[in-house]
Amino acid sequence: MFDSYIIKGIGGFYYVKTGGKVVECRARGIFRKRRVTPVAGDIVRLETEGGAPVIAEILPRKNVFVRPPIANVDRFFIIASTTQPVPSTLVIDKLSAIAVDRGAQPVLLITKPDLCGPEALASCYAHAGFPVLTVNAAAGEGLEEVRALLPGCVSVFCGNSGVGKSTLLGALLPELALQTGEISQKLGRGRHTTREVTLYECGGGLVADTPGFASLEMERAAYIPKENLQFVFPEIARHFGECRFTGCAHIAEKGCAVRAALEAGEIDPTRYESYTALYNEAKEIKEWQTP
Ligand SMILES: Nc1nc2c(ncn2[C@@H]2O[C@H](COP(=O)(O)OP(=O)(O)OP(=O)(O)O)[C@@H](O)[C@H]2O)c(=O)[nH]1
Ligand SMILES: [Mg+2]
Ligand SMILES: [Zn+2]
Repeated sequence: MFDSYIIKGIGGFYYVKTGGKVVECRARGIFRKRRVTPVAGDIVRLETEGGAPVIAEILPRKNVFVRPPIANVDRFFIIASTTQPVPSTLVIDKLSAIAVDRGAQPVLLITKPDLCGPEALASCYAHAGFPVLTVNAAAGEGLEEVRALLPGCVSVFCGNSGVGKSTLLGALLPELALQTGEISQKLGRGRHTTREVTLYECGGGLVADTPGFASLEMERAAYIPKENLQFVFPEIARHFGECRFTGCAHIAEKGCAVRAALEAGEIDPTRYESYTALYNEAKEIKEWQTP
C-alpha cells in the first residue's frame, strides 16, 4: 500500500517494510530533538548512515494516536466481548469518539457470542451511526464482514485486554500463528498478552494488533473540547441546528432536539449517558491543561 512504512517499533529500533522486505533501523537524532516519536503506520523515507539504513523523514500524518501508538489510521475496530471481560459502553464510546474526531471510522466488533448473547450490546449501538459486527473467530462466523472492510485501509484492532484481538487476527491470517492469551487460568504463566503494536498485511490492507488496556482515560492528547463532542457522536451530530437555542449543549436545555430524539428512542440511552459523561469531563479540563 505504501512504499516504506513502520510495522513495529521496540526500544528505539524500528522495523520498516520497504521494497518487499523488512529492515531494522534507528531514527535520526533530529526526531528526538523535535520530540517526535516514529510509530507503526508512519510512512517514512530511509537514508543510509554509516552503511546502515536510518529513518530520515516521516511523511505528513493523516492522524496519530498515543495509545495505541499508531499513525495514518483509516478504521478502528473497537473490539468488545459479550463477557470475560464484561464490556464497558463508556470505554467503547470514548474510543469511537476519539476515532471520529481524528478522521477514522469506528466499527464495533463484538466477540465471544458463544459465551453470552450479543444482542444486549448490539442493541445499544442500533442507532449509533457506525457499523456493528459480531464475530466468532473459532467458528469462522462474521469473518467475511470484517474482510470486506480491509482492502486499501489501515485498520486497527483495539479494545480491552482479553477481548480477542489477536485471536481474530489469527483467524484472518492463519499463517501467522499468533500467540493469544488464556484468560484467568494460570495467572501470568502461559499468558500471551500482546506487548506492542504490529502492522500486518491482511486482505489487501494493513491491520494492527495492539496491546489491550485495563482502563482507558481520556488522555490529554485525545482531549475533545466539549463543543466538539456533539459532532463525534454521529446520531447526535445528525440533529445539529435543530435545537431551540444555538449553542445548545443537549444536557438540560428546553427545546433540545437531541433530548427529544432520546425520548423518542432514536438515540440509545447508554450512548447519551456517555455523551454527558464526556461533556462533564471536558468541562473540567481548563484550556491551559490541553496540549
Ligand atoms: N469463548 C470464546 N473465547 C474467545 C473468543 N475469542 C477469543 N477468545 C479467547 O479469549 C482469550 C483472549 O484472547 P486474545 O486474542 O489473546 O485477546 P487480546 O484481545 O489479544 O488480549 P491482549 O493481547 O491481552 O490485549 C483467549 O483465551 C482466546 O482463546 C470467542 O469468540 N469465544
Ligand atoms: Mg493480543
Ligand atoms: Zn440540544
